[in-house]
Amino acid sequence: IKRVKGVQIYRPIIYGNKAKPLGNKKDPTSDHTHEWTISVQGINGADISHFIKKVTFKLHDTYANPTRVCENPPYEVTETGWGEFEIQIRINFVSEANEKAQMFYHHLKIHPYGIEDPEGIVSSFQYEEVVFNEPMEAMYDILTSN
Ligand code: SLL
Repeated sequence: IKRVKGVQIYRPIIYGNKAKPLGNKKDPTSDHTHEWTISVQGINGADISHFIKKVTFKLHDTYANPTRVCENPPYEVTETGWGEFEIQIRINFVSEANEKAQMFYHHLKIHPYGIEDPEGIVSSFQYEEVVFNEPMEAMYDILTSN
């Protein structure tokens, strides 16, 4: 249970959403107009599961079971809906990290205003770097061998 002094390790992630209009897949009895996917990913498909234990997405309360937990990659939730709202993303790290969870907040974007796409496809992602400051020795080994 020792930390590696004077060392910081950064691991990039991206989080955000894609969305597209349901078009002729729209159910006329429902007010849902779009399908969207919120996700947390490594860069260009890089594995992030060696340092992530789980990702919890907290959706708007209009959704049934708004707390969605992903224990394995892909860390993503696909849903349909009609509106934009803020999604809370909680990342829990593997137990070796001995780190608190980190929270990120993403404004789900489904309307293409300001984005020129004739199909109405939206993509809204943020780049982040998770910082492990003076990581535990076991965590240092995990991070540097992956
Ligand atoms: C708004 N503040 O008023 C936002 C709330 C909620 C979005 C948007 C569907 C939920 C469901 C859905 O799109 N909720 O029918 O399951 O614009």
